[in-house]
Order: sequence, then C-alpha cells, then structure tokens
Amino acid sequence: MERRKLSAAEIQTALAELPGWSVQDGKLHKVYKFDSFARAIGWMVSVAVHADKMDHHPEWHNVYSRVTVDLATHDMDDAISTFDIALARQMEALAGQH
Ligand code: H2B
Repeated sequence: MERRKLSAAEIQTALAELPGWSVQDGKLHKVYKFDSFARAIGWMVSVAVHADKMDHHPEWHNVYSRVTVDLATHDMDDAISTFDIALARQMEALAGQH
C-alpha cells in the first residue's frame, strides 16, 4: 500500500466514512466504548495483530471498557497518512466483531 501524507481535504473525505473519528491535535482520534473490559481488550489484541503486520502502531489508552485512540505517522513528522486511515478502517471493521 502507498504510504504518504494526506492533505486536509483528503482527510476530510476519509472522515466522512469513519463514524466517530475526528482530527484532534493533528491526529486521527476516536474514543471506543465497549460492553466490558474483556471486549475492549479482545478488540485491542485483534487490532494489535493487524497493526504489527502493517508495521504501523496506534497510540491508545484503555480505561476499563473505553479505549481512546490517536493515530499519526511518526516517521512523517506525526502527520496523518494513508496508513492511519487504513488502520482506522481496520479498527472499525474489528469493532463490529467485539
Ligand atoms: N507506527 C506509526 N504510527 N508511525 C510510524 O511512523 C511507525 C509506526 N513507524 N510503527 C514504524 C513502526 C517504524 O518505526 C519501523 C522502523 O518501521
């Protein structure tokens, strides 16, 4: 997959299909709320497997059943890249299964 920085317009287009996601402090941001701690952690493990395969890793914070996520590309001065959108889409897909 192509790995490049996205323009503000490209980010807005992508956000239109990513419910609950926004840009905060220059990063793609969402707070996920699950039914339990076990479901939150199960989702995190599924995402972690995918993220490691992509070699693209989230910044995230778990408190009980809530996971706060921030995505940026550190190698590109913390810009939002095609990889951040791909990881956000994968998080959405996996959230539907947890
Ligand atoms: N994750 C994120 N979010 N951004 C990066 O730039 C990044 C990463 N770079 N995971 C990868 C690892 C890089 O450090 C290795 C060497 O490929």
